Amino acid sequence: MAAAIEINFDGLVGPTHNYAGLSHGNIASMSHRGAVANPREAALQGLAKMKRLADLGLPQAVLPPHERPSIAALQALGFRGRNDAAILRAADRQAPALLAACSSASAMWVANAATVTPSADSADGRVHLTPANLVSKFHRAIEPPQTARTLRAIFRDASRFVVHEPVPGGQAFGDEGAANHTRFAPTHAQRGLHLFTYGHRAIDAAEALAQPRRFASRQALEASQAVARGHGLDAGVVVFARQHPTAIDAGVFHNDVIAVGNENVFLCHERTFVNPRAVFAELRRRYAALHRGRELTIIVVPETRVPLADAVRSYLFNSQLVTLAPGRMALIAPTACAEIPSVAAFLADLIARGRTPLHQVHHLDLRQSMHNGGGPACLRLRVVLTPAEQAALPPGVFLNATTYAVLADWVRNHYRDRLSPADLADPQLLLESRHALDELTQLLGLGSIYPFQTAGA
Ligand code: SUG
Repeated sequence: MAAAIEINFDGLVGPTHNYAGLSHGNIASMSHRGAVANPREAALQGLAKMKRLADLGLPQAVLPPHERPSIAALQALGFRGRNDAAILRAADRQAPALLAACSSASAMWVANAATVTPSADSADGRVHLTPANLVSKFHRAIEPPQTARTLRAIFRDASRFVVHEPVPGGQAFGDEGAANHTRFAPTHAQRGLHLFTYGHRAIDAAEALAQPRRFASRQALEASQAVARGHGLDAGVVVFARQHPTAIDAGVFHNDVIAVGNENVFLCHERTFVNPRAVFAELRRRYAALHRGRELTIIVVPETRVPLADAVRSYLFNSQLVTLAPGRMALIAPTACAEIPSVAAFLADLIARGRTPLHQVHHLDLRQSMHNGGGPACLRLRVVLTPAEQAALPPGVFLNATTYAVLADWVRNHYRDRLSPADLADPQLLLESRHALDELTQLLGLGSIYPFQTAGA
């Protein structure tokens, strides 16, 4: 029987993509506040990335955007009106910042949608998905209910998939999903070693932790532990490691801004963890124990080669590290990695030396998403599936040359090429978005997944 493979599910950028500066601690989002966005270009750039990976022979699928502006969230915040347009007007008049938060297209960064455990690793032999609670930012905290509905519509066969409830517990129990999780294995099909990174402890603060001074940590150790427990991961295959507060203060709001792993390779900056030596030793030891002495290749990028500020500006570590053939990997990097001298030189050197499985770098223009702090890796959720599990998904979610062309046309038909935060109160934008999403659920074969589709049903 064919082996399990990794499928990248990319988030389709939604029609309300804009720059409202909602993410304190995310330097790109903070510095582009108020800029005019181009949702059409953003969505086409995202689709072009998916197409590029598919053309490299990598299986690719899509996750749909969320309904925005979220009228349900505005109503929950107390805004009232005779109809949806009146609710938008009320929010715009009384609290435009809340309207912006309820309009964000942030669900596109699906590395934050959920944490995923393949069936090879879970106690019950099913694939486990836990939607991230995203409680640290209001505009993201409203995502989990739709994420759960979407995942349940796609991973609908309960004999093969479990879509859990998000981790409960409020602010202290922040969980940001796969952005703080890395799985290692000689091949995707084999049993994995799981690295969960966190910035703070929610309850057990006995060990005094030096906290970041400038920006808050988003991920709690207890939330990561709850996900690992709920997914039935054996304690021997899980490592919890603490993010360096200096990194968080430098703009590393998710660990995938400073580290990326794939199969037997881990590429990270030297300032990733509080106690890097202990973390690397633990990862090597457990990996060898799990895979009969096999070695994990850890590439640590020193501050002297790539300063932390350049790592954050370039999003080097938010590249996707993908396997093209056994032992041959490519880095799918943002174009900024070719433009920032320290990063360009580091990558050229790494490839030229040829001592690691990393053989190629592909630079992609994802500027629209990058200006909100979302690089190539933020835009995708990795899901390892066996052939039988793949066959249980709605076929419309997979991307090939035909579906790419259909989705690109869909974007061209429905998306605006200019959007500023001031446009979010336009009732026409809500109607356009709903119309687009209604058509999209038909294209993807998902049935009705949005509140506007099921209201009154
Ligand atoms: O949560 N940006 C997102 C970026 C998420 C990136 N994801 C990963 N690193 N995996 C965030 O900070 C900005 C939205 C705005 O400002 O309009 C935003 O939400």
